[in-house]
Amino acid sequence: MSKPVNLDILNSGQLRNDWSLDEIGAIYNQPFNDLLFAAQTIHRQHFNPNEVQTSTLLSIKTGACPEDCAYCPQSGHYNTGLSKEQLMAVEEVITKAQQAKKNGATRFCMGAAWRSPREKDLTVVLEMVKQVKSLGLETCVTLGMLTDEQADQLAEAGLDYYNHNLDTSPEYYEQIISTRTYENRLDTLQNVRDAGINVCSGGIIGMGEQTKDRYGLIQQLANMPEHPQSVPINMLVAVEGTPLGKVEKLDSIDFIRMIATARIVMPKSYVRLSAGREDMNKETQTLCFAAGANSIFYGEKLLTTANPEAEADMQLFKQLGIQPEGAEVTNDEIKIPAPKKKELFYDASQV
Ligand code: SAM
Ligand code: DTB
Ligand code: SF4
Repeated sequence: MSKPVNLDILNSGQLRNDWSLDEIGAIYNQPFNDLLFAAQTIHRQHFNPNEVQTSTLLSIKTGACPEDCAYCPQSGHYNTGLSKEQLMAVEEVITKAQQAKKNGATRFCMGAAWRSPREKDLTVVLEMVKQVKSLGLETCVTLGMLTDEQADQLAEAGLDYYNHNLDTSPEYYEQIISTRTYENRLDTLQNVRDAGINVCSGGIIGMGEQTKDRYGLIQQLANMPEHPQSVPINMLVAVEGTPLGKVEKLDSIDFIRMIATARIVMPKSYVRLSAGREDMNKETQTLCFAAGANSIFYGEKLLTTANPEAEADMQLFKQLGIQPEGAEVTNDEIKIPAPKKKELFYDASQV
């Protein structure tokens, strides 16, 4: 029989790496207002509650991927009508990065539809990383599986973050991907961590998984030797032609519960409200921020699918009194955020 859980302790924001599924389930399922209060309280202990980090994505190599991820429009196994594109030239990527910076993004994430990078392709990506970094942007890449040598090369080029998602629970994973294992993914993340690169790892919900698979995903992330510095929570973008193209739409309350649970069990990680915002109204997104999401993909495109227009996001930020973290002034609408001062944040333990 499983041990009884004490919600006050679970909601206390302890940094732990030994979460049980029962504990995560208890956090996720508690009354919504209690969940939101706990998540917001923990959020304020580590972050400015009115700042959100903004990352812009660019697909640097699109489509014809040999992997069979059931959610992905870029898999060569499915016909989604996507036009394939070879690896972009470095200059073209830099132009896009400059635009992203001008629009107020602080991180530039480059994604490639590869199982793993070939040596000659990695050489080009290393150059992209160096040049994007020299613009004063943080860098992130997602290139598939990496060996330890490849992770070291990326670290040497100055890469700040590597994105590699676990996607779902170990149990549900086999329903989603057959061409690479969960273990493969954990190995890549280990190589990234060992190279000293920040880990960006999360998953997708709304793929027809059961609630216990969501707990399983959170458990895998939170019980890593170190919590990922960045945790993207994606809502499935159902793309016609993929096996998940007609899956039932996720209820927004479930998505918000997932964000809040990630915040509570990984108190110091950036939790990113990721793919799927095109299908969310502003109230849902607002509740995600209240639940501790403090990062978004910013810019009108994700990799191949649509994301809200930058202007709409800035408008929402303005309405909510949110500042883009560390953004430079590019027009009158974006103000320089105040310097970080931990003591200014609301600390529930002092009240
Ligand atoms: N090929 C690399 C890999 O899989 O590691 C990098 C790119 S891949 C598109 C990055 C992540 O995007 C996936 O792991 C998945 O979590 C997310 N993703 C892909 N398609 C998605 C979709 N339709 N809806 C939501 N998230 C998606
Ligand atoms: C992540 O967790 N989500 C991003 C990023 N990491 C690379 C990708 C979302 C892709 C959504 C489908 C598309 O645009 O192709
Ligand atoms: Fe390929 Fe990545 Fe898409 Fe999987 S998620 S099919 S590995 S691009």
